[in-house]
Amino acid sequence: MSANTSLLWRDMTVFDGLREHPEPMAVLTRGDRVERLCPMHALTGADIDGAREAGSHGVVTPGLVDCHTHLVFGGNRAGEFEQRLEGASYAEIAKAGGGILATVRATREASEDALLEAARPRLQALIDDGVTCVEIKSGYGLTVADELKMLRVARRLGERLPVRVVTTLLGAHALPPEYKGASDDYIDLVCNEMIPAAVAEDLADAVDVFCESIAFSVAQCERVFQAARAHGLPIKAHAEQLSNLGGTAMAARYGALSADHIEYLDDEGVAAMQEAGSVAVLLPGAFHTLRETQLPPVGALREARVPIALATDANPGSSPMFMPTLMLNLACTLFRLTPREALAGMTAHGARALRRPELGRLAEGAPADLCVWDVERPAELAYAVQPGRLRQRVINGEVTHDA
Ligand code: DI6
Ligand code: FE
Repeated sequence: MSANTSLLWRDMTVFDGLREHPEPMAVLTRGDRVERLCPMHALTGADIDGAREAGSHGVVTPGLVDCHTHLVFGGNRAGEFEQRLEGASYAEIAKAGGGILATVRATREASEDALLEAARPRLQALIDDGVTCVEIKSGYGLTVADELKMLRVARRLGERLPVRVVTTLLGAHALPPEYKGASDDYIDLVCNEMIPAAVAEDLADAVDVFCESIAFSVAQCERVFQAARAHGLPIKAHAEQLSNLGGTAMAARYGALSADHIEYLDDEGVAAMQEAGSVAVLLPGAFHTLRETQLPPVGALREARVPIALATDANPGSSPMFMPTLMLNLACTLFRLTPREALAGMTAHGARALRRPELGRLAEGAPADLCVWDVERPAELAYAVQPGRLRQRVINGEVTHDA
């Protein structure tokens, strides 16, 4: 693509990341930017000079942003899925050394190349469903070397496939077996070795924790955030997923980009998020998979105007789901989001949860990351679970998918 390649779509229905535009729109990209986004009648001859006709009719959205995934891992946990069907709970399996720790064993055994090859088709599935920006967490290595190995794989995926990858160090995901009974020592390792090592190789864009009775306490997570802050890294948290420990409110005090899961969040937690400007990341795939019944406090979040993002949480245990448009549907069906809220959650608000506010929006001057869908209305993307509707996917002004 030359720096001045210009693409023009006519008579499009535009969802810009926050709302649907009421009239038929023209979308024009030049180079890696959106140059014009205007009602059809406002398009001038000068605007389209030299532009290539890229299509007409259908829906345009920003490229989807999947702001919470665990895409890099070894093995799979289908056996645990069967155990849960026989009545074992997620927490029971974790306490017995399965769950996250089963994936840790498989991930430690795998080479960097093997992890890359295993993750590639999963990431391709997200791309084929419209994702142009994805966050990938570590958290299945739990040694300095294995966490860095996961982050390197994440960075390499972003170099090999046409997608923007944002990485997150999740060293405090589970207590590795060699630290049994010494969880504070493990937190020392995360703070004093893992975070500095990730920073030294520029492998982490943020730091995450799992604040839960089966993982780490609020005080331990706070120490991780202090270390992250000392190294200039933004923070986020898996919090209030299985119980209410107050991890979200503490994370908000550290200016968390987001608090994720949050089914058990209370009013105090919502108020803390509002004050901190944190994004609420809802993960309906995990809710569905774990057959959770406690609903996240959507009404209170709306009332407090806390931005709500949606993500796949793609992982081998609690959300083996690699289809972002399915999350749009689940968020509406299970959490009663509107289709507009669901789409904003996977575009503008997802980008904000990654501190990439220039993404997830269609606006003049924004990066030309967009999807063209073979549907008539944006709401259809949430209404029907139907692969194959992505007509074109553009990243950085380049068409990478053209059905
Ligand atoms: N919560 C989750 O949903 C993922 N991690 C976490 O802290 C699940 C990870 C897994 O089960 O492998
Ligand atoms: Fe997660």
